[in-house]
Amino acid sequence: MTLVFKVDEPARSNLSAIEVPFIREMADITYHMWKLGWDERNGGNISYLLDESEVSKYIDTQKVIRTIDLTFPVEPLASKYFIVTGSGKYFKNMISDPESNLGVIRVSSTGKSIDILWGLNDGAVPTSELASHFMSHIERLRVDPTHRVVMHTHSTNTLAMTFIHDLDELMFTRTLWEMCTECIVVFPDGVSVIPWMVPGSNEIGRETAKKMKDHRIVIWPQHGIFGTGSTLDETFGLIETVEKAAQIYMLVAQHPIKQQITDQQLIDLAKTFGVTPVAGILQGNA
Ligand code: 2HA
Ligand code: ZN
Repeated sequence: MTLVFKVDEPARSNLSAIEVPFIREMADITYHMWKLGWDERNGGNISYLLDESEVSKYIDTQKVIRTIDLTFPVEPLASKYFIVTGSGKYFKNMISDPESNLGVIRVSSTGKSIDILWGLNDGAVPTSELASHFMSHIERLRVDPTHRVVMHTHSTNTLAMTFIHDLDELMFTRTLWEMCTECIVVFPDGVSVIPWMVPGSNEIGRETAKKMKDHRIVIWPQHGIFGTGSTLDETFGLIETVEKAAQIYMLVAQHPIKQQITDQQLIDLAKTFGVTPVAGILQGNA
């Protein structure tokens, strides 16, 4: 296995890539997502903003392996470091071969290109959804300085729900809140939904990022979900909660409903847990 090395830290010089904390975290979470059946084949992608000090403990940041020009400039991310999943790579293989499937990259000082510093072996490139990731990072960092993660996955029930539920985002949010008692506590900001669009494009990146100004979740109908957060665990947990609610919806959708969570109960939950539900959904809540 390729070693990750840092010349001036001999103690770390014989670490294997999978022992580097941010590589391990990415490999573990992607494998887990594949196990859940969310990321078939090369489905899904993640980008995780890293501090330079974290990266330089393990990787020689002076050594650029390759440079790739971007078709969408990202000045606000200039000189920032990310670990990303590779385009066309399978989540199931991240643990067994991290250096082929993951990459550590740095945005150039002009925001017009990226340098590959580690991984993405054999000419691999970052995720095909890099535009959506970078544009979403820019918007989330504007509203949340602790933001670090953008996670895209084909979570099965969320995707299924977009076939049979109205795509109005307030209606979609309301239904999800009603499916599990704790949903409103986990995502009081609700979910947003964009129209169906061709993936991998700068256009879908722009539409996704627009929604990221005031949402952590963006649903792509008949495709999947984008989630954001401060850590991989928190972002995964957010998507997992939406997906669980969608699963309940898919289980109960064709059945007569005999009882359900009321608006007043959702308002009581929000009050008890100190969260503010997005406006325009609950009766009696401004
Ligand atoms: O191929 O999920 O949206 C990875 C994807 C594209
Ligand atoms: Zn996808």
